[in-house]
Amino acid sequence: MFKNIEQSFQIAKEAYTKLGVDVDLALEKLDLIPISLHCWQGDDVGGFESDSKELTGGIASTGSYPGKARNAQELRQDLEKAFSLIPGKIKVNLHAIYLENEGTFVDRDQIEPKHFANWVAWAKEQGIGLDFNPTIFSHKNFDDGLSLSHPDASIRNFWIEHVKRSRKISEYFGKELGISSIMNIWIPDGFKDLPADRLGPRKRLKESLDACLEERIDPKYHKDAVESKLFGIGSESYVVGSHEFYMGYALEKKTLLCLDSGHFHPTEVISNKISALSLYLDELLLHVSRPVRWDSDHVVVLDDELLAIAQEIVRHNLFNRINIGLDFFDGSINRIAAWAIGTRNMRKALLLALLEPTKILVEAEQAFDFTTRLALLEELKSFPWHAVWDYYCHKNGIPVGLNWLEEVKTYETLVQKTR
Ligand code: RNT
Ligand code: ZN
Repeated sequence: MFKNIEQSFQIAKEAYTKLGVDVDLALEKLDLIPISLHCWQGDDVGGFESDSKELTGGIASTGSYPGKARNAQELRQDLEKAFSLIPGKIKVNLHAIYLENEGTFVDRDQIEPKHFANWVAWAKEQGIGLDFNPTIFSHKNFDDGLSLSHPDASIRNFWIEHVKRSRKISEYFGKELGISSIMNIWIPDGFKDLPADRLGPRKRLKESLDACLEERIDPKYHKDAVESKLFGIGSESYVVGSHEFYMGYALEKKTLLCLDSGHFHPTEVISNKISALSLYLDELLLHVSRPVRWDSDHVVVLDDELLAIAQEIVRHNLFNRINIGLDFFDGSINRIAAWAIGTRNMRKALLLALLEPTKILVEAEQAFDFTTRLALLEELKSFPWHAVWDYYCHKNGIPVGLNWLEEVKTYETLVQKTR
């Protein structure tokens, strides 16, 4: 079988070489692009703050597939299993509710780096970086559906303190691990029905964010990102942190802007925003997700939009300016399989983009030879990229083809089903 993998790879390589693609270089680049795995796929965004796992804030995880991680140790064990099925460089993206409080409730305005010390020790062992998120949902101070934009200053201040502390935790990750941590601020604030004042909450949000970001932190350790949204459950009519709001904010304050695939109109795609924003912003964060009719956070599949996102990064050489994070949560299938499927797909999309003879395509376009452009793009779909993928997995000691599923099934029987 190994011989077949190598042989198929050589044949594939020849086909790509004829188009001027350097396959070895493509694989070298592919391996180094970090993909940040979101810890919250492992337990349906429950976290370990308390026994109450009620998810509020217009996001929902459905499904009750057995075996979800019940504590940080189990989550780390599951993540390690996922790592063994996914080739290439990874990071892990944590939310504040994934703290370890040793059984004593620690509220969001009290969190400290020490609550994440085990995560950091583990990340060191794994040789990976961590990213972070304040958790501004699933909390009693969010009962009105407003947080940083709340009219009551004491509620705003509670959340401001949470974000400030989150930034210190993120900085701690960067310092300890030597890899800058990206901290993404997402709030669900909005109204179910027609607002009377669209401006007031936005003014308050701007002021709150300014207070949150007051302290300058070295980007070597920590970077701030802000994530917009169009609507959520319970915020159908108005979301305070809209795209325009955060685009303006990121430009003014020089933060990263986070684009989530599910946070725009159903036919609007984030791939088409990357090039434009790259002219104005130094860095972007992506939340690669899959909206099905709404912001449903389905597991990422290898669809046209995923390919387009990867093409934009590769074609414009944005490797150092686009941070790829995943954001989906499906509780109806094995959660490790969800990570494996989604993350492998993200990396497959990057491989496909790296194997593209972009120069030929651009030359055809510039000569207004759109026939060649379309013909080549379509033929490339049936080029033997999968032989390159298999070889890449094999070379990295990662299960080839569907073999990873067997491993998940075994782990499910031995570990997850005993929970
Ligand atoms: C919600 C946002 C946000 C969350 C995570 C859990 O619509 O996409 O990024 O999914 O913070
Ligand atoms: Zn998101």
